[in-house]
Amino acid sequence: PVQTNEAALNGNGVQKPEPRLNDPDTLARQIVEKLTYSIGKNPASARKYDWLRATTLAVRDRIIDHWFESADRFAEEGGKRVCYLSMEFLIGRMLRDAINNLGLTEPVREALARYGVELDMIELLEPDAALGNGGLGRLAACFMESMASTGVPGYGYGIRYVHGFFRQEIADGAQVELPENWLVHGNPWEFERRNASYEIGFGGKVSMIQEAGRPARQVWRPAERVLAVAYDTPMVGWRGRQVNTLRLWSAQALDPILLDAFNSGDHIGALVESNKAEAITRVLYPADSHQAGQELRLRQEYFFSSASLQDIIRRHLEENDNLSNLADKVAIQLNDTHPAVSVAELMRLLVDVHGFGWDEAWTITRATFSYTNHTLLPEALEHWPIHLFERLLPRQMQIIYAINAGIIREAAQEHGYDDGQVAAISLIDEGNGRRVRMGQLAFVGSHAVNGVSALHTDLMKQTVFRDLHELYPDRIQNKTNGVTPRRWLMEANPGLTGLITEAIGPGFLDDIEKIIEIDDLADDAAFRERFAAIKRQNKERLANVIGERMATSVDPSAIFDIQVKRIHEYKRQFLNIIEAIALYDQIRSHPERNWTPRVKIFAGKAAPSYVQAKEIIHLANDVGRVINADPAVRDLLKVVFIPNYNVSLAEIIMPAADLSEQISTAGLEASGTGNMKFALNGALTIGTLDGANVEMLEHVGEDNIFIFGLTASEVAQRRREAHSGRSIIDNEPMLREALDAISSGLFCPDSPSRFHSLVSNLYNNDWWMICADFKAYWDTQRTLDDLYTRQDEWQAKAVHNTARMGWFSSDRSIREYARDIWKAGPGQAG
Ligand code: GPW
Repeated sequence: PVQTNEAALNGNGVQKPEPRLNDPDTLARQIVEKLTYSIGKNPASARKYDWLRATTLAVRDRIIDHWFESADRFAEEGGKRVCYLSMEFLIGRMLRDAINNLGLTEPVREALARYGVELDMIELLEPDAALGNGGLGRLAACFMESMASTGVPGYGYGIRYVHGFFRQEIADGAQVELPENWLVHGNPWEFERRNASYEIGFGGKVSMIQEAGRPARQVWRPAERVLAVAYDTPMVGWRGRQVNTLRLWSAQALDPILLDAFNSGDHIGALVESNKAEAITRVLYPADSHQAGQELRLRQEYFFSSASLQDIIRRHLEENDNLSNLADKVAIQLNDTHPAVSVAELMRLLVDVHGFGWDEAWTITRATFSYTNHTLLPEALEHWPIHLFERLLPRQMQIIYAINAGIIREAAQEHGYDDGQVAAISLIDEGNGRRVRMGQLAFVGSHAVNGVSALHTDLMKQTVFRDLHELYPDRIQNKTNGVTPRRWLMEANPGLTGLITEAIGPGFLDDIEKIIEIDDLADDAAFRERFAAIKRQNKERLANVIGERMATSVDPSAIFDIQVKRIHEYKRQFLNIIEAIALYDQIRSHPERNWTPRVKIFAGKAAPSYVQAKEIIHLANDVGRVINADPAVRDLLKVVFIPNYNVSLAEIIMPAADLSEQISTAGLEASGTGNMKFALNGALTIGTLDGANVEMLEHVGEDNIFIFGLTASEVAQRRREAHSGRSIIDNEPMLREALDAISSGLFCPDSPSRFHSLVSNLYNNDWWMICADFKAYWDTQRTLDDLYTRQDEWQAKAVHNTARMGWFSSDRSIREYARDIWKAGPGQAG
């Protein structure tokens, strides 16, 4: 036997490696060691990408030390775990986040500099992990970071898509989608866990079996089975105090190759199974706030739900005698309805596999799950045709019928519901071809249901869940979204972070609400000037990006007026473009007036099948081409559409905005989170009373935010009155002229009718209240033009915005979830 030092042994009798040191010397040595022995490159001939990999591996070692510490600590304490089930995690790059949270940014920079390598250069070579569409997926990423930063033992569960969100190019003004390939060079952050793999079934039959001495039970015999294999990525919290795990599932065939087919010469046929299995996790569906409706999507949803639940159950049974105390040990959060089939799947696992009676299984299920709703848009609410559901998941369909029967019985017997009321709460929509309503399933299967802003939560109670809210009045609560200040302030805006640190000390880094201490400095001219100088630098950086990527020059002394988000009719990029055209008209008609120079910046992707959204992108590009080339407006107005919006581009854009556009039709944006990132970085907001804008107004104060337009209840009222745009357009010359300019083909002479349907929708219907809100929007923009000429006032408001946004940290959101919903994390009995 090998001689070992007793004191250096851990429980398994294995000598622990020395923890890694964080000084630049050690880092430099270890980076070169990785370069040499893990990558096989000589420092003299290594390319930048090799340095990135070597640096990542050296940093990863340090994360692993903390990861194991977190796991050991948790095993000792034995508290409650939080499992966050999400179809999307829109993470972006991970290196800067990891070294920032570990306090390694400067040591790593110095270590690399010894070899003449610039950290800022190699960081850019890391691909974005773009496993999400937009706000919902980015929220999941902020929540993972905040759980690790606030000490909540969080486990993210999702899908390891081979192809993340598509890359966008603009060709002749139109969006072109290109495949994304983040895994081509491998992924140094992930660990494949072959031992954590589970079988996932689809299709087949359910039969009743009767074994001697046991009650009869249902057995599902799936026709197809695939394997879910886990890949783990560590998620580092602030100051490395805790490292949590993101576990993503990849689909593989149980028999990767059918040998008898192969041997008999059918080489393609031998691979059919594995191609079909692997298709499940091949690509992220690119529709945001819109139900995809394809069978493959339902397969994805069930695949990752079942794998995650099997994993949670296995771990629970490793640490507990049985599953009856499951809800005391884990909280499972359903991120929208994408994982809602989990409710039926957990019932199946408890009843069919683990032998629980129905009632006890139902009690455990409801106590374990909670559900977050992120939209009220009817087109985004998931409902699956019964025939599809039944064919793919026959046992889960039976269970849904049984859950439904129980709910209906309760409503009728205990609350005296009539047929109409019963139809309203039913999990089955009998209206248009019978469908399973996933929102209702998630609601009844959870003990807590939350909206993502105060207004949205109120509207949930009045609209989609009105009837279920009446039946279960204590179930809905609000949890306003937040964003992580590490990525969205410290990493994205080191200049501002430095200034604030100088002014009030570093305390706000550990408790972001302390950022309020700069509030009084809004009155300090010297501070305002430094604040403005940092904004100016950030604008110059963005101007350089625009110059490089699009060969358009923009002047950093103009107002940077920015709308970046998914392209959607309800978000009203169209309103913003119309205002740009009206302004263009006015500048040309009144060149003598004192116009405030403005650069209107857009970025965002449209779902590939969303025709109107793609037309809006085309319009923004066409309008930009004409306005930017017109000497009559000189530098007074520019319109720029930056292609391929993603997390990394957002990190450059957020710190560079003067003005943040949050102009959704009131009542339709559940929360928004870009609104928070902009304001935290000192942009003023022009926005409607929608989503979290309402709470931003409360926090920054009405003098520091620019609210316009119809309220949610006014929008609802107009829609009931079948409002159309025609009479408004007839009475508003600026709006009419802008629309006439679009219709005339001024911006698209090659294809003058390109935007006719966009414009005629406004005349005939104006569903999104673009005409209704145009004048108020125009007037508010002119107020802002005027304000911008008084820089002292503008910058004071900007400082107030940064100072008062601390509450919108995702740390605050997570603490509220932990306290009110999960009963887990620091300060909870556990
Ligand atoms: F439709 N959100 C999103 F509710 O980004 F599922 N994608 C989606 O598919 C949905 C919602 C869904 C967004 C909301 O639109 C946004 O208002 C919110 O801030 C964000 O989710 C996070 O809650």
